[in-house]
Amino acid sequence: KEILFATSNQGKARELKEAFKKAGVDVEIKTNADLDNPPHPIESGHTFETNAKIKAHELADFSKMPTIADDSGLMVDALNGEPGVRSARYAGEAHNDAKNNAKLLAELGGVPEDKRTAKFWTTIVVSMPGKFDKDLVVSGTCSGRILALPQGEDGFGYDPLFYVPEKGKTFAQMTTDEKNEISHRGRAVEKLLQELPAWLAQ
Ligand code: ITT
Repeated sequence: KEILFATSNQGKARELKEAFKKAGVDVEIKTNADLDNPPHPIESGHTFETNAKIKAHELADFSKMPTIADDSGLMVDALNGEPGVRSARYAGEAHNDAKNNAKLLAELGGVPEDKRTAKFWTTIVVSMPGKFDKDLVVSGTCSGRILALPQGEDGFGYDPLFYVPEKGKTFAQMTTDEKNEISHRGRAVEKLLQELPAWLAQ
């Protein structure tokens, strides 16, 4: 059994693969990197759900495989919820984690620690080719705080700046497994795994 994870983000792929493996799900996960000349969907929506559906539908049409897509982002309270759905292209059009993190720190310059609250959000959509009216949609969130200096080497994206008070460390200081236990994506995948068997059986 194969399923496509419609992503070009290797960090997301690593987390989802590890969560599926830990749950003992017997399915092989492919990503865009395993496809020949996959399309690059334009994420023109204004919500995580719309953008996740754009990715899931375009790649399901292309691959003819059951397809998962993840659209996620960081919402910072002191920035009125920015960068939100624009998290990947916050500092420009390219996916550049270093530039995005630098911009986030610059925008938050002078904001005191207790006002740097933020949350990550993920919406995951699973689509069956030709049956987009039956999409499975789940979401997950995780609350934390944006540090003034990066901490940790693991993870991806905004992880070195995202501090989780309950754990006393950033996402980038956690193993993939530890991050999955509390992260927006880990929580969404947990719901996904609860709902997937019934969805596949319908
Ligand atoms: P795909 O669309 O190919 O899946 P992407 O990186 O473009 O990959 P998004 O459009 O969902 O993904 O953009 C999400 C942005 O938020 C991107 O800059 C990520 O680095 C960041 N992000 C998402 N989840 C994250 C996480 O768990 N930790 C840190 N940063 C994260």
